[in-house]
Parts: sequence; structure tokens; C-alpha cells
Amino acid sequence: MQHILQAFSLESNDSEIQKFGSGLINDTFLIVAANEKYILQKINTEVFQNPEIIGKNLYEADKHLKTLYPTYLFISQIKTSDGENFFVENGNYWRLTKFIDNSYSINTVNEPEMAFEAARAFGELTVKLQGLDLTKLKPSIPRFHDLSLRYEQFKLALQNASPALKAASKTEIDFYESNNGYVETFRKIQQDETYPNRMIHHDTKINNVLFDKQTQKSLCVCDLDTLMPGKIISDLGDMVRTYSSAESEESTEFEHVKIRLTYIEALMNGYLGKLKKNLTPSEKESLIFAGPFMIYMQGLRFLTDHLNGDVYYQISYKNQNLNRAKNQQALLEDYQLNQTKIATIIAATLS
Ligand code: NDG
Repeated sequence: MQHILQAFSLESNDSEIQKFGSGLINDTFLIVAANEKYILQKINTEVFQNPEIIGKNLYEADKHLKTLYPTYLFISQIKTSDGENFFVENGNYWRLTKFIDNSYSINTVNEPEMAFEAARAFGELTVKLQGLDLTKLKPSIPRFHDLSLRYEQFKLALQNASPALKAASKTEIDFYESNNGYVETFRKIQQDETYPNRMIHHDTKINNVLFDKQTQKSLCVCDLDTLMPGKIISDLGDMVRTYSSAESEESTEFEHVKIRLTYIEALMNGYLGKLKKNLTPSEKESLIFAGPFMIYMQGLRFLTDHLNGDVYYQISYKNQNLNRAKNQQALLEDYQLNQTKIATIIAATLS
């Protein structure tokens, strides 16, 4: 790997390289060279078929932030000695960034304060990127959070799956089909001209936030490959999905998969505290839909992958994607039971 480091003008004689993190998409390494720490990543080009788009989106976001908010911590791409965002070799795209000192990340949210901090960080990113010319940017994954597309993919998987596989997941198929009213709600938002696109992170899970070792406050967000124009329901919804659940999406203790209202309150306070002044009436109206939108879409994606024979999400045991779909179903059912209380929390946060 030494020549890769050299491409980024890193002194490689005394460098150390080790695998880093728990991400499932890209390959990530921690580099120590000349007493500085860096993160080197090989982009997964199955998922990101045009990495140059990531490079361009991050470059534009970085330029905007550096101009308007010079002290805001944003993880910049380090250019190669040829001035490129990636070192490309044999179709592999390598990207280098600085490692953020004094930071740590967590994999589960066990205190409402962490949910507040993380949500604040994602809200701040979107608020600070307001004003960036979105017409310069393209999606790094086209139609990534387009629920209509995800529903079409589910229908296609149903057509192609064997009768035995379908019979064994009939309860889940029925659940996701009978809740397809969410697809219609999404379509209305998509067609609403008063509903803006903003710069959205699109993967707001907790381990994409770096916390300060001393203060436990959020320092910055990371894993910026899906930072692209989108709707706020994507980021808010994925926080509801992953911070408010009492169990991770891998849990098979479905009876414990429940919404924790104190975490909803904390994350709403964190996110809307940053953004509420900027929201349009149509966005405010959609906040209650954010959680179900993302829970439903994620469950649908897991079930679709199960029906397709587990081609997208890595599995370590048979029926894991079906279990993930069941887990999301349990969470969505509990959200539906708590919807009135959640609406009250949102209204209080907005007031
Ligand atoms: C992956 C997905 C993300 C999803 C998560 C669920 C991509 C690029 O898995 O959308 O929410 O665990 O498909 N990312 O990170």
C-alpha cells in the first residue's frame, strides 16, 4: 500500500497501516505517518458506481463551509499530488482524509443525551449547507431514498421469488403490502413544489458521529459518501429508526423492539433546535412521517433482499434479512401505537 500513500505525498518509510472501524460498505484503514493520523478508504464501487460524484459533492460542500464557516469542523478530502480527490488504480478508488484527534464513536445509543448530540450535529450540517447551489450536485446513489423505487423493487422481487420462499415470509409480505399507504404519502411529498431539497447526510446512524473524548459533545459527522440533495425526512427518519429503538436492527427479540419516547424527544430537540427556523410549512407537516418513512423503507429493503436471495446486505445466518424485516415491522407497529404521543412531542419542539 506504500505507493498509495506516496500518491497522497505521505511519507511512507515509517508509516503504520491497520484496518479500522465497523463499516460494511467501504474498506477503511487507519494510517499513522510522520506522527499524523489519517483515514484511508477504498470506495465500494458496486454501491457507488460513480465515485467522482462523491468527490465533487464533498468538494462543493467543503468550499461552501470553508467560506462561510471557517471554524466548522468538516472532514475534507486530501488531494493526491496530482490534485485529484481519489487515487485510482485498477478501477479501485482510494480516498484520504485526516483522522480527527480526540474523537470516539459509539455503536448504540444508551443515553438520550447522545441522541440529542448526534441529531444536533446532523441538523447543523444541513443548516450550514443551506445556500449551496444544489444544481451543481448529483446523487452519489441515484434514487437512494426513493420509496416508490423501493416498492417497485419489492414487487419485482415478489414476482421472481420461489413460492416456497414467499410462503415462508407471508406474514411479513402481507404487512409491508398492507402498509403501502406510506408510498403514496412519500409521492405527495416528492411532487410538492413547496417541499425543498436540502443537503442531507442520508446515513445518520450513531456511529457516523464523532464525539469529543473530553466533553462527550458531538464534534463532527463522518461517512459523507451519501451527502447529497434530498429531503429532511431521510435524516430525521433514520435517527428515529435507529436512536429511538430499544434494540438494534439485528435483534431478534422482537417483543423488545419498542420506540423510546425520551429518545424521540431528545433527537427532535437536537435536530429541530438547529433547523426549525428554516423549515417550510410542508416540511413541518411531514415530521411525523419521517420515522415511519425510514422504518418502512428499511424493512422493505431487507425483505426485498431476502426474497432476492441476499444479494445486497451481508448476512451471517440464513433468514437474517427476514429477521431484520421483522424487527423493522415490530418497530413500525410500535411507532403507529405511539403516533399521537410523538405528534405531541413534535408540536412542543416546534413551538
Ligand atoms: C447500509 C445502507 C443504509 C442502511 C443500512 C442499514 C447503503 C449505501 O445499511 O442505507 O440504512 O443497516 O445502502 N447503505 O448502511
